[in-house]
Amino acid sequence: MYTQNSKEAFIEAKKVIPGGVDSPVRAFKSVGGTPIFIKSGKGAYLKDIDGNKYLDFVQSWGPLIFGHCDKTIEKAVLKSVKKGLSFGAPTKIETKLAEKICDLIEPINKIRFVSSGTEAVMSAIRLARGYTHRDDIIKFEGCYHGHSDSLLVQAGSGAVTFGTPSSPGVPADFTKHTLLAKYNDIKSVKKCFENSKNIACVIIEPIAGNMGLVPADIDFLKGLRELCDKHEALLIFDEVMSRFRASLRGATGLVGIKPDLITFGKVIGGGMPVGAFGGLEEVMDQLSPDGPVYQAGTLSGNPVAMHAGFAALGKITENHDIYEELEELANFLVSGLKREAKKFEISLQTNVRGSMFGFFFNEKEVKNFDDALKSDSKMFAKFHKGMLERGFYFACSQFETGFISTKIKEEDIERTIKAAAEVFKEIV
Ligand code: HOZ
Repeated sequence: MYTQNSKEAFIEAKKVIPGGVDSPVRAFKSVGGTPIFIKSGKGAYLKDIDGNKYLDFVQSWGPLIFGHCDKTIEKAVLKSVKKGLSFGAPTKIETKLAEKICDLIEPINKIRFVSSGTEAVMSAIRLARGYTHRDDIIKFEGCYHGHSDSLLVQAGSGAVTFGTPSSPGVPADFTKHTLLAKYNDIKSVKKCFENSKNIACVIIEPIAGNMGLVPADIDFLKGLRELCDKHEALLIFDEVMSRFRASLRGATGLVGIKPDLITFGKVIGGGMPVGAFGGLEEVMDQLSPDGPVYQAGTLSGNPVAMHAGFAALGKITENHDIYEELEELANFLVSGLKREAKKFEISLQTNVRGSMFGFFFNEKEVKNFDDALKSDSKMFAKFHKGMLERGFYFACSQFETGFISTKIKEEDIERTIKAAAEVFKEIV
């Protein structure tokens, strides 16, 4: 495969951008080689600057549930662009999108928009602390909640890809209020509550997507709800990645447990930079200007991004069945990969939730961060390279999630499985 233009573009980028990328995981470091530089996307496909075409299983890390250049979203964005890019003042579309989300999500009757998932989670944590007048928080090893200081402790995603799940530059004083527990292990959470009477909230990705795809057990989530109620702490579901990806009603809908706050991102922006956090009025009204907890942003609720999100959610609510269809395709993909891998005595552990899928080169089921870390990253790197060369674009780390868009068809998955069989043969 000819990738000379990408190679040269990467050299140029590295001269002016640290590592040549604006988000570390994109650098292909854990799989080796050079990141491909994208020229355009259309439907299920990406084109790079060398003219290669790839079936896209990354979807901009989640937002593009309708694939690239979806006509409805594109139209909404272009219409909005013509009226002005940003006003820093309220617009009616913010209320419309807020109403739509509040209608869909039972434990939420107020929501605030920000510009990224990191910002959403950082603000939700501050709100939980302000509401409870407590400082400590519980997070789980391997969960990634963006890169704000108090959450960059044993974090997943790019942080684990590069073997630094906690970052220099974050003073110990800032993270001393972050208590760590083990995913899917309620005893470890009980221990945290025994060790501190100052816990404001428990934050979890109920469908973890940043240590690979690792869904939480329902009983475990029920246990978290009970512990939070008992200790009067808030339960925060970080659904930046999974909301409107796993199902219309997200993890709350799938497992029937109501958190106190939910954080959003990705799909709710239809591909534009949007994050949000929401919950019950009583908690949300603690936010400035009605309450004392400060939070703000020049581009928060940006009209173009709001229109993109409104168009995306409109399409989703018109057609609930997409989740079943996407889950079917995701299952078809991972079962095919598993079957072909088995022929070469390669063990794959797989998970699917709606349009999200994940696979680990691991002999044992993956239930938490420790299990995920035992996966064979060298094997994954070889698999990734082999698939890329054949025109299949998977996330460049085993500790990320794959995504199916509505533009991907059964034939595409068949081709993917066929290519994977060739790659397994080559790398075994
Ligand atoms: N944290 C994102 C994936 N889980 C990475 C986003 C990016 O690099 O674009």
